Amino acid sequence: RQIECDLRAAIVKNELELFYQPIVDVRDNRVHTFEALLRWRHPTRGLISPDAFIPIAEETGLIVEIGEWVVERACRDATVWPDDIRVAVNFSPVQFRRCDVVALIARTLAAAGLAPDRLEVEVTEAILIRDAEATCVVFDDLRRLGVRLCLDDFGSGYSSLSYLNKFPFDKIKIDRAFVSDMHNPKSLAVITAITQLAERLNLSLVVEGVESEEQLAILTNRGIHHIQGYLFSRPRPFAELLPVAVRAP
Ligand code: G
Ligand code: G
Ligand code: MN
Ligand code: NA
Repeated sequence: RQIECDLRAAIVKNELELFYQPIVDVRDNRVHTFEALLRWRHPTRGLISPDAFIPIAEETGLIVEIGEWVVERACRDATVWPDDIRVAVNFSPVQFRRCDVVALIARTLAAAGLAPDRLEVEVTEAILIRDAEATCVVFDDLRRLGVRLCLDDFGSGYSSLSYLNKFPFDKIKIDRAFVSDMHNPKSLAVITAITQLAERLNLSLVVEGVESEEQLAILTNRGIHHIQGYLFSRPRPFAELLPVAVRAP
């Protein structure tokens, strides 16, 4: 397939690029994490979103090579940020299946000279469904390394509450579908319930997809402080990040 050939070439031709979106603590409006979001700068088609090529990368196994590039780039980028800003990197279940993620991360952190507690690994629950036991071993190893684990898109798929105490997560991120549907009292009730659950289980909580001041006010009223969304910033290229560390007026 054309796109597969192009994707192979893209790695070699350096057409992949990381954008970053801040996660802000709204109590002091400071960025505490930047999430790395992959882009493909295609010579003729322009900027391509990961939704358009990650599935192909997963099918073909190219995700292993791409994922290595992503975590290496992200860790190197993070070394120039202030020490209190972490970097979050998304990992595909295919990477966990096809490569030694622990070894990859250990050597990448060492090569970049980045403290392990500045890296957050984001996974979706898709990774927990198959091979739960093997995944748990890998997660424990990552935790021992000092890396933090975040369960992404929580509530969107086959979320089972048992995941939250079976696996050693530090943080959960509520799927943005609940925020866009927040005018619906049922969606808001789900957000509230997840908030209480996170508190009881001692997990940090991020809400993503916040686009308006109105949504923000409802969330902060419920004690939610860690926010990601267009209200603060869209994902932006590395070179444009510094002004983002302070919230735009
Ligand atoms: O960047 P955007 O907001 O369009 O991201 C779309 C989806 O692509 C998100 O679900 C995100 O998790 C995923 N994604 C972005 N970057 C990466 C990456 O580096 N690796 C993997 N596996 N998924 C990514
Ligand atoms: O990995 P994850 O699925 O969490 O990736 C975040 C995705 O959400 C990316 O595609 C990012 O561009 C997108 N995103 C981040 N903030 C917002 C927002 O406020 N609104 C919408 N519609 N999408 C967002
Ligand atoms: Mn994510
Ligand atoms: Na998400």
